[in-house]
Amino acid sequence: MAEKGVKLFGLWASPFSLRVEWALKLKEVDYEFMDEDIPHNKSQELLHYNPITKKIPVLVHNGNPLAESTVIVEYVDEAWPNGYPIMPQDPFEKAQARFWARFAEDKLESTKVEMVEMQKENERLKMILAKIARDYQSLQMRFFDVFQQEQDKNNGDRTLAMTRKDHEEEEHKLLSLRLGAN
Ligand SMILES: N[C@@H](CCC(=O)N[C@@H](CS)C(=O)NCC(=O)O)C(=O)O
Repeated sequence: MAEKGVKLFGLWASPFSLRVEWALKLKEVDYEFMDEDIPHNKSQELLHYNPITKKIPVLVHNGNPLAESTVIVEYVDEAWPNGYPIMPQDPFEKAQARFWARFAEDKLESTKVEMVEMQKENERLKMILAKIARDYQSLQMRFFDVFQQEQDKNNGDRTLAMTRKDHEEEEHKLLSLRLGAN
C-alpha cells in the first residue's frame, strides 16, 4: 500500500525522475507515481505543485511540494533518516557527491542541446538536398526540351541519335554549370 502523503510526479524515462525513484526505493518508502505526459500534456496537478519550472520530478510529501531532483534526493535522505543512507556524512565526501551529481546533470543538458542542434542541421541539409533534387529535375526537363527542339529542327537531315553516354555527359555539364562548378 502506498505510504499516505507521498506522491511523485515523474516520467518513466526521465533520468531525473529515476534519481528520485531510486532514492525512495533505497529508503523503502512507498509512494504513488504520477506518470506525466511531458512536455505537451502536463497535468493540472503538476502545474499546481510546480508553477515555477513546470518540470518533473516533483515530490509531494504531506502536501508539501518539492522540485529539482538533487534537492528532492537530499530531502528524502533527511526525511527518512532510518533507511539506507544516500548522502555521505563527511562534509568533503558530501560535497564530492554533489559535484558528481551536478556534473552528470550538466553533461545531460549539453548533450540534449547538441542533439537539438544536430536535428536542426539535419532538417536544413534535407531542405538543401530537396532543393538540389528539384533544380536537377527541372534542368533535366529543360535539357530534354532543348534536345527535342534540336532533333525536330534537323528533321531527319541527320540522325541525332545521341548515345546514352552523350546524354549523361551533357546532363553532367549542365548540372555542373547550375551548381557553379567549373
Ligand atoms: N534540473 C532538473 C531537470 C528536470 C527536467 O529537465 N525535467 C524534464 C523531463 S526530463 C521536464 O520536466 N521537462 C518539461 C519541460 O521542460 O517543460 C532536475 O534535476 O529535476
